[in-house]
Amino acid sequence: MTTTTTRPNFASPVDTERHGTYRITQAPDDPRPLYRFTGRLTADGSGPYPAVPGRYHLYAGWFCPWAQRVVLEIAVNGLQDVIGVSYVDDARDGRGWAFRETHGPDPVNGFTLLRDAYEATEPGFDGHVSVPTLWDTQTNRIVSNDYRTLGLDVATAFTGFRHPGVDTYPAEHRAEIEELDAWVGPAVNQGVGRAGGDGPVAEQARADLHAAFRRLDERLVDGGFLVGHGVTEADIRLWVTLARYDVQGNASGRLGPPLSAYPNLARYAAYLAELPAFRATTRWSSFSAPGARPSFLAPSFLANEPTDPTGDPR
Ligand SMILES: N[C@@H](CCC(=O)N[C@@H](CS)C(=O)NCC(=O)O)C(=O)O
Repeated sequence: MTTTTTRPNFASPVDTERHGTYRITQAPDDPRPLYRFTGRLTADGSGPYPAVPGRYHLYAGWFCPWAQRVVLEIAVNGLQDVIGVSYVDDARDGRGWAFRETHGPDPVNGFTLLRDAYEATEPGFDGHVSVPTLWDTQTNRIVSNDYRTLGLDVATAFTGFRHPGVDTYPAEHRAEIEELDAWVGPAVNQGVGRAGGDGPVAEQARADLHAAFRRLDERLVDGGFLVGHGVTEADIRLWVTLARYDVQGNASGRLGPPLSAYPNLARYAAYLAELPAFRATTRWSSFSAPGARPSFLAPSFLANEPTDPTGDPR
C-alpha cells in the first residue's frame, strides 16, 4: 500500500547572488501608485468585498510593524477564526517575500512567493510586493495592501463577529485617534526610520521623536490607554513602533535614550506587552538585533515567544 503525503510548498533559500536584491521595477514615469490595491471591506455588503467570515486571508510578516497593526486588530477583536493569517519569511532576495520552513507555508494558495499573489491579481505587476496583503478567496485576487485602511476595516467591518464589548475604532473616539496619529505618525511611526541616518534631516527626526515621546509620556501620566478606556487603533499603531524601538531602531543607542527614560510610556508599553493579543502577535526574535532587549521589560519576558500557525516554535 502506498501513502501519499502532500508536502507544503516552500521557496528555495534566500539567494541574493542568484536572484539579486529586492527592488521595485516600475518605470519612474509610470503614474500609477506603487501601492495600488486599495479595496475596502464593508460591513453592509455595499462594495465588492463584504465582511464574510472565512473569505479573506492576510499575508503578514512577523518583522513588519505595518503588518502587525492588522494582525493585532484581528487578535484584539478575536477574529482569528474569521480572517486567516500566514507569515512570510523574515528575509528576502530579489524575488521578494517568500514562504519558507521558518514560518510555514501559504495555507490558502500554496504560493511560494508573495509575488505570486500579485501576479495572479495583475499579471506583470511591478509595484510594491508588501506585507500586509489581504487576499480574497472568492474572487482569487488581492483586496488590498494598504495597511492603513486594512487595519480600520478589520476594526470596523466585522461587528457581528468580534469579541463582545471590544471596539478598537469607536465612533466617539475616531477624531481623537486621528488627531493623535497626525503627530505620532510622522514623528514616531515614520520618524524612527528617518532618525537613524546622518545629517540634519536625521537630527531633526531624532529631536521630533523624543519630543513626541515626552508628549506621550505626559499624556500617559495617569496610566490607562491612549484614548478612552480600552485598546484602540491608537494603542495598536503606537505599540508596533514601541516594541521595536529599543531592540531594532535604537539597538545601538544612536537614536537617543531608551524607552525606560520615559517612565509613563515605559509602564504603558510593559502593560500592553502583557495583554494576550499583544503577546501573541509580537515575535521579538523576528526584529531584534542580537542580544538586544526592550528596556521596559524584564529579560525573562522574551523567553515566551508566540509560535507560528504551524506550531513551529522557532
Ligand atoms: N512602507 C509602506 C508600508 C508597508 C511596508 O513597507 N511593508 C514592508 C515590510 S515592513 C514591505 O513589505 N515592503 C516591501 C515593499 O514595500 O516593497 C508604507 O509606509 O506605506
